[in-house]
Amino acid sequence: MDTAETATATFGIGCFWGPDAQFGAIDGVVRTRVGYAGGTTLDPTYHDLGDHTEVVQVEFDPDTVTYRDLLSRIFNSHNPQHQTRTTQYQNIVFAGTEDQRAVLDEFLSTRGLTADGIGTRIEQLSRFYPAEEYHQKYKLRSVSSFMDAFAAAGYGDDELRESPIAAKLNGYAAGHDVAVAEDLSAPDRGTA
Ligand code: MHO
Repeated sequence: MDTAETATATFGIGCFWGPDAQFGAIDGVVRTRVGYAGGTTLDPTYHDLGDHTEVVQVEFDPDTVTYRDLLSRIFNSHNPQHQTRTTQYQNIVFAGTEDQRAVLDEFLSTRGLTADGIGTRIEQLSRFYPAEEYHQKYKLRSVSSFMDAFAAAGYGDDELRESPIAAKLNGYAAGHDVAVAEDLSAPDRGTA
């Protein structure tokens, strides 16, 4: 398999179950993982989150989907003028690199926004703590036949979290559009 160089984007827009599935479904998104970031508390857990926020980390192939494409999805999925008081669910976009920060600033300016002038927090990512396994691919976990098939194929928790297949199925399980093949019933199919 072609191992294209991937890039990473990390952001929070409320409960991380939804965006885990929504972004996993996007063409070019290779892996997703949910976790905690943005605060200072060491080793946060779901029930002892401290000052962290629920975030999604998306690993993507920049030849297929760009950081800018992802930003436009992120900013179409929340209201940047609004911010929740609960730190757990805050809107927060991490610029992972200086390049990402430049793209982000340019993106915001096309919408008449600036990093300082919006409710959404714009920050440098210092540390990402992966969430507990039962939060990873949460929607997929509700489809027992998918989970049984992963178990039969020998997937442990870490493999499931990092699996590109699981990221797509998680999106599918949540009802998001995933890329669909051309008409498989064409009469001349297979005769070439
Ligand atoms: N407790 C809420 C949100 C979960 S999310 C991982 C619920 O059950 O829907 O914060």
